[in-house]
Amino acid sequence: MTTSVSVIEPDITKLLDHLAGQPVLAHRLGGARHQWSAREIGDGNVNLVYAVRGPAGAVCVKQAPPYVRAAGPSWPLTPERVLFEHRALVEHRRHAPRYVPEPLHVDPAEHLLTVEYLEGHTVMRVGLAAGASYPHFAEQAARYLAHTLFFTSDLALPAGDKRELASFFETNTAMCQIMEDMVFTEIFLPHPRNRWTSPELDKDVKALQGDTELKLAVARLKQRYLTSRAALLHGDLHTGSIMVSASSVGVIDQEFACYGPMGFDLGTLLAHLLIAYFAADAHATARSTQQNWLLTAVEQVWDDFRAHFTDLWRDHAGGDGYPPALFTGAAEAALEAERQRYLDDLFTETLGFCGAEIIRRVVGFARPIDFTTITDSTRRAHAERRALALARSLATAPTDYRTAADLIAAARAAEGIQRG
Ligand code: SR1
Ligand code: MG
Repeated sequence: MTTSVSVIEPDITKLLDHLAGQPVLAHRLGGARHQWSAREIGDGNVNLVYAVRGPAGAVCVKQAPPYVRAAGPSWPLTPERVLFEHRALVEHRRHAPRYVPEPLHVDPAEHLLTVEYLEGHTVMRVGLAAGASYPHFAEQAARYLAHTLFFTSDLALPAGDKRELASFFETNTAMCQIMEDMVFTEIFLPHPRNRWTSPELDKDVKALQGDTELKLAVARLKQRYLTSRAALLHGDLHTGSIMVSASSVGVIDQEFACYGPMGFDLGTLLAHLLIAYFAADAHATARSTQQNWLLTAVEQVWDDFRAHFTDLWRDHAGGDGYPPALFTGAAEAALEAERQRYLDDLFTETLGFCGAEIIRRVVGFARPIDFTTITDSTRRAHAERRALALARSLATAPTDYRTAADLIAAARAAEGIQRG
């Protein structure tokens, strides 16, 4: 299997014809077709993304080719993924409209999905790699996570509605399999897709692939991903799936959406904030301000999420889980204690997935620009080694961490690890 980036010729004429044929989209762009311009702006691994601008406004069009963008036709992938992305946008926007762009149109035949264009936003990972901080991010990300996860769970949805929704996403098989393979399995094998900073990390990767305790812990997490149907997940909530401006957050790229363990979304997001943290001081110019902000954000995402989720459960428990009728009067205190136990367990699950995600971003196919743009390979390897050390601890001993403050203290402590 090749992993070289293929050259994809965007068919702009066809794209503009498509938009002209949809009155809602044509109206949003305004003017006439010849006044519209389209530009391919995608930087993700999976799809093509176009920004199309007209006299009245802009839209964002995603096109799913029948293969993985980052690999080309040698890696086929169902283009039906746009249908799952569209439905996830609809469902998540229902519960978190401030943080999810409006889906405008989906064309199942052409595998085109048109969504609101987020003016003035940039991809968060790109901003982070350039040294930016986003002081309003954590509060909004926590609210997004609490609302999307709570309101699609059995705590909020009647069982029949939840089963119907889960059954739709149950067939996002090809996208889930990418995660099953990439996050939990192939990094522990001599797989041709694996890449890492070599030769600096060769010994680390060998050790990781022979680490039975770690492989068992990650296999346990995979089992959780395969079997849990707790909430409708974004499914790939890294900083490349988040658009930011100075004051707002928009979550995009829901093509990996599925019903799964809540800790998968939470852990993925924390993992990428921590990846940015470890990468930050390996860049040429010191970034201690950004690093401090990143750790504050890690702590605030979890702490705010926990507070919001608990409040939502107290005030909006309309589902079949934990029937409120059973916990009236004196039993209310027992239910409140149970909520705190549930969130303690969710924190443990989150840390496990966080560890697994960090590891696969150091060793696997999809290495993030946070690391890959560090040009000095010795410094890059040092940052990656520190990330691996924390990640292993999170994956194998998540119950050692009781609070998000414990987590960020461990991230700081990992800075003490010597260059190898
Ligand atoms: C073939 S896709 C590789 C990775 O990129 C996406 O962002 C997902 O994280 C996936 O695992
Ligand atoms: Mg993506």
